[in-house]
Amino acid sequence: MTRLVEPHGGSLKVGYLASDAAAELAAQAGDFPEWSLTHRQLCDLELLLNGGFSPLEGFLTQADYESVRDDMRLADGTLWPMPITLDVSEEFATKVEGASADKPITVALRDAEHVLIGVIDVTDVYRPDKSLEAKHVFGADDSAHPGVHYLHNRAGSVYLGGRVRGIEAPTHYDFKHLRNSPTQLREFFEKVGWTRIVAFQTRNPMHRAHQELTFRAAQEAEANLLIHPVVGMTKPGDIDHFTRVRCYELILKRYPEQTTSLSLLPLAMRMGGPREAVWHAIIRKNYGCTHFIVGRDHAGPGKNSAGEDFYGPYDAQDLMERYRDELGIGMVPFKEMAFVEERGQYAPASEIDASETVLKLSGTEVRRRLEEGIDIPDWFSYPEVVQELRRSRPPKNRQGFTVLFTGLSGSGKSTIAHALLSKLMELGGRPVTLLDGDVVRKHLSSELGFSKEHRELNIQRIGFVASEITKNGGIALCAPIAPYTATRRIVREMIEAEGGFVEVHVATPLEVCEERDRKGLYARARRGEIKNFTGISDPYEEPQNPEIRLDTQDVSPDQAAHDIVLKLEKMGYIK
Ligand code: PPS
Repeated sequence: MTRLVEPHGGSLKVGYLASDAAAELAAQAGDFPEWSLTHRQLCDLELLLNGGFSPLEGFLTQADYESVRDDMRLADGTLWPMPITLDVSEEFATKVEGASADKPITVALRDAEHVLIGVIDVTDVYRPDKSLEAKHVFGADDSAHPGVHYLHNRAGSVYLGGRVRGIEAPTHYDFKHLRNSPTQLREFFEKVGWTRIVAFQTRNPMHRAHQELTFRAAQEAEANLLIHPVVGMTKPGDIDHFTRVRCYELILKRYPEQTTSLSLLPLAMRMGGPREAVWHAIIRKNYGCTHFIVGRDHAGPGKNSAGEDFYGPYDAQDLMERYRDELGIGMVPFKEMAFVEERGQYAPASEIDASETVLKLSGTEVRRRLEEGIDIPDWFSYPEVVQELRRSRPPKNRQGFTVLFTGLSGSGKSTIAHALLSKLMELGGRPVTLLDGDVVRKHLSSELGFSKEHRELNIQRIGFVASEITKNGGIALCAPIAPYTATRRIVREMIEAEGGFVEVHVATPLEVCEERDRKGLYARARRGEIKNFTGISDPYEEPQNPEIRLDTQDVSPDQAAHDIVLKLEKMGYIK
């Protein structure tokens, strides 16, 4: 069932069935249990089926998973650094319990629109030790790492392993002209006669430093260049891929003709630093490239919860070096590029003399300048790229934003949110929506109770609505209890992708809320008439770093709302 394609880059395992077999399997699919793929799983499946993840032929079995986790190898010894797992809920797992290599159970895999992408013949059903996975794969069990956070808070608790068979490739409606499977890219290289190809991985807009670096890398490797940005899932908070791809198309024109090509990679990144670099390299080999650029802090996840970097800046290069003989693709290591004022040119940091003047703009500073409409110098980027970024991300005072109030029942969230609503309406300019706890529970979540699962669902629904409002330039004020740190973080990530997010902890102490007891709920909770009552018989996890913390004992609702307006002005969201 697996077709082999073999130009340079080694054999490619393509998992799509021929059309007759696909139609036959699709006709049976109604009898299989069906799993609705998450975005990440859909990205993984696309690369499993098109050969991007060769030599994998499916989601990892338990033996492969443990071996990859502990030794960066499949059980047969092949180098493979990243667990590619199909995580499901305990509830779903009951449908495949008992599956084995002798008696696989076939599951239909569908995308969010219910399109049948393929099936998995499940042979393994296993429960991972997620902390161990985090430590081995990401180097730390620290939820500040986006990959670890995903593992603990998004991924299901059961993994299914087994081969996949492809029926229909996932559909992409955007940038079709830039999407190529490994087979298509290999054919393209063959057609244009490119034999040495160096790939550049990126999840950010490219500026002049990147252009210089990639151009030099191609020269050094005596190769053509493939700009191969990730458009599947990147780090939460990154610039959306639509904007980035428009920028890549512009920067492509800055390279000499016929030297460089652009293609999009539907990969879901894990931000796993060194391991991820090795994984990225193997993927690029599958796409027909002969070389791969690894720069400073490749696929870096940012700081850990102690404020330190998870990985050293050149750890990824070291790990790549360790496996150079079996990777099947060469590394072009690069030090950070910096602009030297005297030379009017970029140079690798290692080639700059201490007496020379280096000009730098941090990522944060670039974002600030974009958001506030401040000039970005020509030495940093190309005007057309800057213009495109500005077009997609208007200044903060024209972006949407969400204010999430969190705090105990009776802490004053609702009252302050109402006061803020009036003040923002008075200012005008953007539509304002109040998603109050009680209102949401009536209109959006009427079937939900107060178990952990239900509360999480409730907050995620609020987050979803707020993110849509934010995306469309409005203001969403939300006032649920939102007692769990992890759920608030998920909401933050959803919203920061679209605009501003301000968390307000209404930190009125429990004794005060209980004494007020406006709805008489605390008394009933104390008597045991209401179960799982926040603060009494259910936890409230205090936010560690909210943008604003208020205690309503000290300030009136009017004053509190006024303080928030001032903070929003300071942050640039209102002018
Ligand atoms: S959550 O945890 O964010 O989903 O809660 P939320 O949607 O904000 O709903 C809280 C309001 O529901 C009432 N209520 C309870 N709160 C906490 N625990 C339990 N068990 C419970 N049962 C009912 C309570 O009036 C909350 O309203 P506020 O406005 O916060 O006082």
